[in-house]
Amino acid sequence: MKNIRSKKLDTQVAHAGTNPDKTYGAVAPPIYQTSTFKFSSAEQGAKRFSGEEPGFIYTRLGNPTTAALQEAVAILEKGTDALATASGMAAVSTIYMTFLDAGSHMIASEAIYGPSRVVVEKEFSRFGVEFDFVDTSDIEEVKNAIRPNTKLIFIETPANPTIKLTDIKVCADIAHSNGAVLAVDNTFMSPILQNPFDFDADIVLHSMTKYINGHTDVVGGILVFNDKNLMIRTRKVLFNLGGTIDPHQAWLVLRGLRTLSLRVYKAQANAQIIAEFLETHPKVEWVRYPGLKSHPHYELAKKQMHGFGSMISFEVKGGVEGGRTVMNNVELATLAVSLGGYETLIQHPASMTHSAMNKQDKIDAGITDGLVRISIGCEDVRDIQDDLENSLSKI
Ligand code: LCS
Repeated sequence: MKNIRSKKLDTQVAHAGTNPDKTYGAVAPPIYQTSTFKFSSAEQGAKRFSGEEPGFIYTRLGNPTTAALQEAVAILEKGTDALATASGMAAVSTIYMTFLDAGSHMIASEAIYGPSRVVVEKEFSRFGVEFDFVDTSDIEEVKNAIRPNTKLIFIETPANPTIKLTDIKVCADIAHSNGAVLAVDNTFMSPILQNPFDFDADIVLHSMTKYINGHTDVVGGILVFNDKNLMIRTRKVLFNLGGTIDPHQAWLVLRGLRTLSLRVYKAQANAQIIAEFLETHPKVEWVRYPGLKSHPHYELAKKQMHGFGSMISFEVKGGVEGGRTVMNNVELATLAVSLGGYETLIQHPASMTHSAMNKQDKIDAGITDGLVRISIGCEDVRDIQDDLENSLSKI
């Protein structure tokens, strides 16, 4: 479609990345399931490698199906380019590998997806990378953590699993006035509900395993840029380290993406109802959902998000035991990690997604033993509510 960037969001979700004129009229982009591409001559092969001539070479370095997905997500995120990766963690580690050198320093949110933190503490530290995990929702903590060698600020907002928010624009300004780049993990919002480039972020990343694919059947990730030089720098690292996506995987994600806005709007409407239900429930200690006025960052949510999403954290009375009772008694909600699918999933971060973090760090980050995380799906909200009511009554 011509001028897709000027169209409204739902139109972009439906059409971005398709180009039937280039695919024998196929309306859905075909799966180019090939590892390599024929050159018409030795000269052409050399030109493709030197970059003199555009075109595909080898699937680790690019593939038409992958390119269609990258174009679609870049458009939705209001970026210029995107690089799809084999998983969300491949996207995260590619950013670390690109922007951190021995002796350089990174600042990140203390509550982020467990492995995004642990890979720095356990692996990148082996190569001399320095780091500080701070409460990035408190801007003073970010400012105080800055050092002359800070090269990367990495935030998740809302954060997994505390649902704390960080001011993207303020972090971008701090990063830029210190010569660092700001990367934002936008997985919890999807491109529908938050666009960090509007607030001067340099890199936006997603675990596409979550909302973008949305069908709980594919693992994938993506890095989005609005600066060619940053993209080219990152692309070199990604291609050589090899964390690129497979074309079949890319095609499935592109198929899932066509209903992204429908799913996101439905799940967030459900989540608002469930968050309000939990907040007044006598067995619930507290609820964190950006759409509740009780959320400490409710005003920031309204400023930088287009909606409140469908991730809720809550603590039930009775701490760990209470939480366990809820998780062992749900029937509709599935006890499983991951999030952002069409279905409701419930899990216990302290012993599951964030179990590799050390105990004190979990306490400091607010990942309490009683915290239960729920990813609200697209089911009828009355059934989700009945399920939670029933499991809470077992406490
Ligand atoms: N970033 C965020 C915010 C995530 O939640 C996850 C995975 C990743 C990155 C990594 O993506 P992956 O490699 O799994 O595609 N989060 C998970 C979670 O909370 N439960 O299971 C996986």
